[in-house]
Amino acid sequence: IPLAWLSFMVIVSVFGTSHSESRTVLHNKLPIAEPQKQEHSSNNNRNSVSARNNDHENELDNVGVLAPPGELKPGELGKAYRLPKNITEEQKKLVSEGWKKNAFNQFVSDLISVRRSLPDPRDEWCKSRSTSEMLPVSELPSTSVIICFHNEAWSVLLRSVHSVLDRSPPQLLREIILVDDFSDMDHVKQQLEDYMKAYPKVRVIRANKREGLIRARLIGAAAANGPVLTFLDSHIEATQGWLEPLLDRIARDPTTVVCPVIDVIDDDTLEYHYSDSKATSVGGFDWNLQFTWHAIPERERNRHKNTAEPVRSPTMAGGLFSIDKNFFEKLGTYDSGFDIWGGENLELSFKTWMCGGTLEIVPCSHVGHIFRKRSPYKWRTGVNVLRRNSVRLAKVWMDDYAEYYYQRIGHDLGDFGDVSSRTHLRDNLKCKSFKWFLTEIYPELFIPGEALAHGEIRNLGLGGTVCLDSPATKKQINKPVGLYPCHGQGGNQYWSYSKTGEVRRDEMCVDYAGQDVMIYPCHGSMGNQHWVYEHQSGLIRHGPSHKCLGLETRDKLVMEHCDGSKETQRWRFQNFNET
Ligand code: LR7
Ligand code: MN
Repeated sequence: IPLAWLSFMVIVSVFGTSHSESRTVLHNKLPIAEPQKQEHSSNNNRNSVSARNNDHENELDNVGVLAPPGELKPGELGKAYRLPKNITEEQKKLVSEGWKKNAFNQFVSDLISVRRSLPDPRDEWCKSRSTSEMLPVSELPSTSVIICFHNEAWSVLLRSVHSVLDRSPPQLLREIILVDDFSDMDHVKQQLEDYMKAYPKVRVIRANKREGLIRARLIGAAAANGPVLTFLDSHIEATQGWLEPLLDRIARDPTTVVCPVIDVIDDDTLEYHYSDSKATSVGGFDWNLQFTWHAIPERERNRHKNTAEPVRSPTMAGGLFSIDKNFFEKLGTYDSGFDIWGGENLELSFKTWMCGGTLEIVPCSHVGHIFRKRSPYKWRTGVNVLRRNSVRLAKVWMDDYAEYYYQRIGHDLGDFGDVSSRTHLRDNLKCKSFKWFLTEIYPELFIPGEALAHGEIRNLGLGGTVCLDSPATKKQINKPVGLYPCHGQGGNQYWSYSKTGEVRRDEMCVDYAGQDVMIYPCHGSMGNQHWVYEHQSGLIRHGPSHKCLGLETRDKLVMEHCDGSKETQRWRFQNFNET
């Protein structure tokens, strides 16, 4: 627990305070649905051209890694490529350097064509529909594609660009704007313009200092000529037919902001995993202001005849979406006070809904993304960037509900700069309240203030200084709930006691099945997650077992026969609502 606590506090890191926090965030962004493998019926016979900067090809040829003539080259058809065991020590070193620099297997990526083939991931309905119900290409607006990057691996960056060039109807692709956010990798500094000379639609813009993703995107947007902006990360692959269904929605209503389904490109093998095009997830968030994925709620499913129709989503992941340029500007683009990474996706999502727009995920459009388990690049030293961005977000858009975020960070708002111009923006646009957004657009979200109690859960025994303390992420599932000296900073000690007797944080509940007291996803049917707290005695009684929660030691919980005279069985829930 001390370790987890430290990582929540994010005090120490060579790369600046947010580094370890960002890891959790990246991890959480993996879609909930397990990627499904799909039988490939190839229909994409594009010739593949090898990466020009392929240093390893010859070396590996010697160990027989490359396919002999007539066989599939590495990664074609989106297949996994696994390195053989017998690579040399020298090559092993390159592999591990690639991982270190990029947090994905760059060595493997370098062996795969930057114009590899991918099967068509779309639902049949999408393909038949494109000839009937969809607007013809001639009636769709064109788009500027904006790709920002900081130190992206060469082969991965090129594959992103080629996938867009090769799989977008030329008349719809106005330009691709590459915004280099002050990279210091040699290939980017030296070869990029040269390489792109062969592709007149590609423009390269260089930031002259490290701006961070959000301001880099604003630089790209300001330079864009198309009526629609499409933002993409720099390690993606666009698939057949990805663009038309996005633009179709914007052509019908320019206040609709649209995201493709984001498929997983494996960070190790570069396999393109096709998520089921029928069952996409939608975006949400938790009170730590982290983005989360959810199954499509029933009320939304009921709105549709076909499962491949666009679905409304409370929030977007952030990296891949199209928006009408005028609407983006009307919404005040992004808050340029946001630095490096994070929070901008929620900002844009909230204001899209609150200021008259609609946010959708379009299952007919698929783009792959390399999901990483950590952030490979430098953040800022001495500033908690993500927290600063999130506080700005909460201050401007969340009204009284911002308080729940502040509680989670122990009210330590830090220096978040001046937000007055953003508040004016909101006033001028006459946007709806955050309460409206929660009620109408995201009623699934658990609201701590509607719980019977929220805050720390302190034990009154052994000096009365110990609190329940556990992370509540997916990684924590089935791990015992911990204890740690109460610190009053929220974080891993912030719990809610729901009306139905759950002790929970976000989507995770305290659960007892006869062994340890564990963290488990809330299931909403009481059972092992049912706890009865008696404010007078301080006892926390477990529904099914009738046992009570107590301390065995200062760092171990125990479930035992209830005994109100035992100090170690007495607890104090913060902010208990007696009514
Ligand atoms: O200082 C920086 N400058 C940059 O240009 C830091 C990053 N970047 C670039 C970077 O090279 C990359 O292309 O910004 C992009 C996003 O950074 P990643 O890929 O390291 O992070 P990520 O994939 O977790 O980013 C997700 O969250 C971000 C902050 O909220 C942005 O919204 C990203 O666009 C978003 N990515 C996605 O939504 C893709 C799917 C992930 C999911 C779910
Ligand atoms: Mn990314």
